[in-house]
Amino acid sequence: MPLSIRTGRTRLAVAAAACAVALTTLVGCSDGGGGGGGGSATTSAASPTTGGQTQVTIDNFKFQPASLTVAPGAKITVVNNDTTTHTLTATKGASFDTGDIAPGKSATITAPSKPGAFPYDCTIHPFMTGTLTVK
Ligand SMILES: [Cu+2]
Repeated sequence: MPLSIRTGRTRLAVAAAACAVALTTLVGCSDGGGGGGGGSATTSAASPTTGGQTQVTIDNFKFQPASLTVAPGAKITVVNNDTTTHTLTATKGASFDTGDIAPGKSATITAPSKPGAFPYDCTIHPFMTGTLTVK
């Protein structure tokens, strides 16, 4: 009888030690994974908000749409469907500028990070105007 009790206690102690090691490992893993995952999820969740229409097309000496509302820092693709070179250049309060966009080409600008209404024009054809609204 006394012998079998001792054997039982030894087995229990070994099992407990193994559990402790397993728990420590699990906690360590989920800590690192959870932190990284949370950060990524927050970043990608913000992307759909900046979605919607983030493209301006230039056609027949006009920006279409002439008024575009985007989220702060959104990427905006400017497509020149015309047969003439154009630009989309901020005229007040911001500094976005596509530079010259050759016919059939496109360029990308980044919206200002601050909310507001930012007028722009084509530096080659100043009568071409539009407004980028950030909010
Ligand atoms: Cu132009």
